[in-house]
Amino acid sequence: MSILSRRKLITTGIVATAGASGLVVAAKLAKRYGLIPPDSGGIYGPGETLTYAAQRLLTRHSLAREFSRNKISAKPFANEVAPLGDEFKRFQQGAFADWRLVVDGLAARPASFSLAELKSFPRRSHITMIQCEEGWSYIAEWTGVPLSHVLERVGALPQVRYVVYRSFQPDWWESIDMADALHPQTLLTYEMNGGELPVGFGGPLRMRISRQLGYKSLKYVTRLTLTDNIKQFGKGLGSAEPEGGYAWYAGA
Ligand SMILES: Nc1nc2c(c(=O)[nH]1)N[C@H]1C(S)=C(S)[C@@H](COP(=O)(O)O)O[C@H]1N2
Ligand SMILES: [Mo]
Repeated sequence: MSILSRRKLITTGIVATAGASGLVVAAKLAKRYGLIPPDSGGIYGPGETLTYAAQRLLTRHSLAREFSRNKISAKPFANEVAPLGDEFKRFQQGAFADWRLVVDGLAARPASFSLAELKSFPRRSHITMIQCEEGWSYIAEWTGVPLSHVLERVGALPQVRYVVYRSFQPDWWESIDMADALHPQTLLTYEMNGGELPVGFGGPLRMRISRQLGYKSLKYVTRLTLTDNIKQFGKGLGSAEPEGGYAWYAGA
């Protein structure tokens, strides 16, 4: 089935499921503005598209709630990660001086940045909640360079539709659309609660996506790839999560 006819099926699927005229409009807009999530053919089918399209149309510019300093969790819980291995330990022993963030794909000036360089770029902080799909959450202050700044530096080309980001842990990779990539709260973080970002929480470098579930906030980020074709990554579902049955768009 061609992508176009499948998209048609998906958008008509929304209409059939929903029935209401407002949603007919939403489906048409979803199609016109390409608001079809990469995992739309997956087990969630039309439901995923509806959630993503509706959220995008309603909340494209909204900010995740920011909390006051006295709401910061006293004992944030670091989700356990798979063992990081000797190569990571060597980075750690060298205080991550050799850690690089590679930025490639559709950029006029592909580049790689050290942590020192990233720290020399404009910084922003926010105190927000991170929520795991398994039910727990905590509030912390996150500090880093806005992803939008990095995209500007490398000269992201106008046809970029997704930013794919990868972790030192090869099983963990994610992507976001441009609404989230350019969002002012989307940060490549290197500090948490005013101190260095601990390894357990994703240090030395963690992507922080404030409006989606915790799994979009990838730890140990090593590479960003700017693309107009998300289907060429992994199984073509936009990230590792949908391969295990979780949504690519994880609006919290
Ligand atoms: N590289 C990597 N990133 C990751 C994970 C992981 O295991 N490895 N876990 C994800 C999940 S499922 C969640 S909920 C959050 C947990 O963040 P926390 O440890 O700060 O609570 O990190 C996400 N990022
Ligand atoms: Mo999670």
